[in-house]
This record gives sequence, C-alpha cells and structure tokens, in this order.
Amino acid sequence: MNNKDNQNRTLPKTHPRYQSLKYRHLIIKGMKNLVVAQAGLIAHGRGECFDYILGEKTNGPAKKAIKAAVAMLLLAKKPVISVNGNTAALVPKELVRLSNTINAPLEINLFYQKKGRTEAIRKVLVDAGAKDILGIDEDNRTTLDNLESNRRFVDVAGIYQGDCILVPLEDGDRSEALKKIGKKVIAVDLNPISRTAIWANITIVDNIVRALPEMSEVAEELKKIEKEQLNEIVNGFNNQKNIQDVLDLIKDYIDSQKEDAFKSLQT
Ligand code: PTJ
Repeated sequence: MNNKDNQNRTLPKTHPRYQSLKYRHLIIKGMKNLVVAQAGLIAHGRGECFDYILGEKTNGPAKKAIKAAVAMLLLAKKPVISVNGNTAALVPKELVRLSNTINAPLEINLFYQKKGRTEAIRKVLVDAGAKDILGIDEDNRTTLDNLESNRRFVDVAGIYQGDCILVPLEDGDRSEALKKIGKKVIAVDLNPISRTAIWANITIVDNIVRALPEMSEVAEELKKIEKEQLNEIVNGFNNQKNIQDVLDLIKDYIDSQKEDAFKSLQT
C-alpha cells in the first residue's frame, strides 16, 4: 500500500471530523517536509481548541473584521502578507490568490529558522502559483531593531517598507513591535486574547482556512468602491469591541453546549 492509499484509508471522507483531520494531516505532512516547525503542531492544536469553542464557523465579528481588514489593505500604499510555516502548509493557494487580488507581496518570515525551511516554503508557494516571493534573498535582508526574535529579519522591499502587514497565526511580540514603528497590523488568530490579537489594529478571530478565502471574496467587492467608503469602513471598526463580542460568542457557545452536545445521544 502506498502512502496515499494509506492516508485515504485512515481518513475516510465520511468521518464526522473529516475537515479537521484533513488540515491536521496537512500540518503533519508540512512538518515532515520542513515547511512547518515542530512547534507548529502545538500551535495548530491550540488553534483547533479555540475553533471548537467558536463553533468552527466564521462568526459575525470575524466577518466585520474581515471587511475592515480588506478595506485597510486596499487603502495601504505598501501592504505585505507575512507567511509562516503553518500558513504555507494549510492555505498556499489562498495566500497566492489574496496576494494577487489585493496586490500585496508574500514575504516568508519565520520564528523558527532552520536550514532548508525557507526554501521548502518557497517551493510550496511557487507550486501554488506565486511569482515574486520576498524574504528569501539574504542580500535584501535587514532587521527590525525593536524585535529580538528571528522575525526581526525582514525584507527591505517588504515588511521593512510596508505600511500595513497581514500577520496570520503567530507568536506574541511582533504585532506590538510592528505597531510601535508605525505599521498597521492585521492579525488572523483563533485566540482572541493572544498578545497578537490584542495588539493588532484589526484582529480576525477565525481559522485561517476560512478567513483567507473570505478575504479574497470580500476584496473583489471592495475593489469596486471609492476610497472614501473604504475609509468609512475602517474608521467604523473598533477592534477592542469586536474582540469582546467574540468572547461573548464563546460564552454563548459553551452555554449552548450544555444541552446541544448531548443531542446526538437522543437520535
Ligand atoms: O513557521 P514559524 O517558524 O514562523 O512558526 C509559526 C508558529 C505558528 C509555530 C509560531 O508563530 C508559534 O509558535 O505561534 P504560537 O505562539 O503557537 O501562536 C499561534 C497562534 O495561532 C495561537 O494563538 C493559535 O491559537 C493560533 N492558530 C493556530 N492555528 C490557527 C490559528 N489561528 C488561525 N487559524 C489557524 N488555523
């Protein structure tokens, strides 16, 4: 039995948790190919847990945040999409689609640097159709002085000069650092109270696998409207209030589960 057959057998499409298992397997495959850091498995598990208590769907506050985020990206002079291992493993084609739709380059920016990882991620993105990828050429590299982690290494033509940076699912201190040097930060993070989520200008509390395609859809629509209207959308968005609304949804969801979780036992 080859590997694919083996995976098909262990992952039947009829499995009630098929979608979740499919993404889990992509992360495991990514780790084997160096795309995903070992810690990326743990990060994914933490994300799964939050997704569970958000009902595994794009909620109302996430939709509001997506609209504001896309408006902000379309208004930006130099928007950049930061790419890490988990994102590249889960949604490579959607990264390329959003990059093309909003005209923002993809920049590989890693927390866990290891020989061969950047190249592995570059290959995944190229296979998904990406043309120009930043964060690869060491000659174009500079550092952000107010950040100590490996994420401080940035591309001069990308995050360094960028005015609005999309940072999907990542560790704590970068959104704070980017904001302190005057950049706008858009985070996609299933943990509504992570440091990234709290510090970002706009936080999309949703799974990256749902949020990115939705962002491209919304971008197609918002590209048709005037700058003034885009500004209204951004100015009408309150990140703190939106995160608080997500926390209320989590409370409601957990309350509903006191009954709903047991319904399947009655059929
Ligand atoms: O590829 P690298 O080296 O840049 O490293 C990437 C990881 C993700 C390993 C690194 O940034 C890390 O350790 O991140 P943390 O501190 O574990 O934070 C990841 C955050 O993303 C957590 O708040 C998770 O809840 C959230 N998260 C995980 N999976 C998803 C997610 N958010 C949205 N969609 C997901 N699929």
